[in-house]
Amino acid sequence: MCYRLFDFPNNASLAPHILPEETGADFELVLVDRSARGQKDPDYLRLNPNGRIPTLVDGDLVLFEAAAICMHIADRHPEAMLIPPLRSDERSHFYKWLVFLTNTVQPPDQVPRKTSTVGPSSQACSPSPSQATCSTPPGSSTSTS
Ligand SMILES: N[C@@H](CCC(=O)N[C@@H](CS)C(=O)NCC(=O)O)C(=O)O
Repeated sequence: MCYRLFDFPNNASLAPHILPEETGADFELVLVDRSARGQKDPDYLRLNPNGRIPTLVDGDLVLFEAAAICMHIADRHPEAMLIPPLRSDERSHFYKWLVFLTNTVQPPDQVPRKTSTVGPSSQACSPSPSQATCSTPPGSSTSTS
């Protein structure tokens, strides 16, 4: 079984990117080139009508949303022990850190924000530092999400 993960470096696919290493499962990483607006390509939109990255294809199952992808893979690979037992406190911490990773953390050197005091001020895709941000691909002048 080989998963296909459609991603772009240092974006919302950050958390799913951890999964091949943590599970040892076979993943084919398919680059969706944001700088060429690959996420709006009709073939990609058939997988993810939102036109956003990442997307996972697992056989006939197509999943978008980074957290959902992580939970799906964690469920499918209990031997990797990524997801603690139901109703345990550890499970709740798992939810917390997964949401932190998929909604709050983005690689700092790739996260220029309008409100940042250290980064360039001309690129941003988050109105607030409290929200997850997406790095703007090189050569792209539009901010999204
Ligand atoms: N909540 C979604 C966010 C996905 C998302 O916004 N991805 C951005 C990259 S960080 C994207 O694809 N932006 C391209 C666009 O909006 O056109 C997830 O976690 O998967």
